[in-house]
Amino acid sequence: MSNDFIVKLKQAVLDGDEEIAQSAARSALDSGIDPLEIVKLSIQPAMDEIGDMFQNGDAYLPELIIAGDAATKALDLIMAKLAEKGQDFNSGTVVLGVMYGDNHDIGKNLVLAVLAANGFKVIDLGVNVQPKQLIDAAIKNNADIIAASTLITTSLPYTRELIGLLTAMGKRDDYFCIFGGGPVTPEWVVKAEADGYGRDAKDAVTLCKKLIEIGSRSKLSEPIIENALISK
Ligand code: B12
Repeated sequence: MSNDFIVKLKQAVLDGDEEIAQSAARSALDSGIDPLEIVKLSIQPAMDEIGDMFQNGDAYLPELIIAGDAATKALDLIMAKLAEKGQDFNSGTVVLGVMYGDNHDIGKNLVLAVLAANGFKVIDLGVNVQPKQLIDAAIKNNADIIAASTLITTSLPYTRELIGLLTAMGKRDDYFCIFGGGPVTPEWVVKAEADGYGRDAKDAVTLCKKLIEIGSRSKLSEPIIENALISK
């Protein structure tokens, strides 16, 4: 029965039907399914499907927009559920933002919600963020980790710029830098000399916890790769 809600939610996101998306998400949550499983089994595949259709010319920008809006409505409920846990923010401090030129914030918001639900204090800089803004916020908030999200290929080089700028400022060892989002790959993370990759929001938490446990960047021998597709 509970699986029906998952199927219904996926279809509602694909159809861009906000009302049905919300009611299906509510029913799925009420039936006790783990909030992140709901995302993994319905919202994420729906977004991938509509994204592929867009790429192949089988869907257009309006369809992408309404699907994104329906997903956001469902995620509002899911994130509220995650927030219910109530935390005292003692896991560490993360500065989070979507790189310059990119306005995709659904995944970033999910990463934020899950990190917060796991006790991280998250400084959210929103979308379209310049590398220097992330660094300034990290300095100001005495952060442990800088987390950059990007969904579009043209914004990917700004992640590398972030590392270059930190190095030029003599601050590279002060913060762990982690990346995630569509065009980011483990290979890119290695090439850009970053410290970690996470495939999804759950991975982001595992990754941040591992880095905080290591404590200092100087003790990290190689980037940590958390890839839900391979490891789960
Ligand atoms: C919804 C959507 C939109 C919405 C965004 C709404 C919003 N508020 O975010 C709208 C309609 C506005 C939009 C606009 C555009 N889009 Co768009 N969009 C998508 C779509 C379908 C889904 C993205 C999404 O929300 N996924 C669901 C979330 C939950 O997943 P996620 O973002 O991947 O995040 C997860 C992980 O990646 C990871 N993660 C994310 N960040 C981080 C960070 C860290 C540190 C870690 C560890 C993990 C992590 O955890 C997240 C949660 O599990 C994708 C297709 C796709 N398959 O991704 C295209 C897609 C990203 N869009 C694309 C394009 C081209 C555009 C436009 C340029 C279209 C246009 N011609 O105008 C514009 C760009 C505008 C801009 N400057 O940003 C392309 C990008 C191609 C590329 N590689 O460059 C895609 C891939 C579609 C495609 N296949 O062609 N888009």
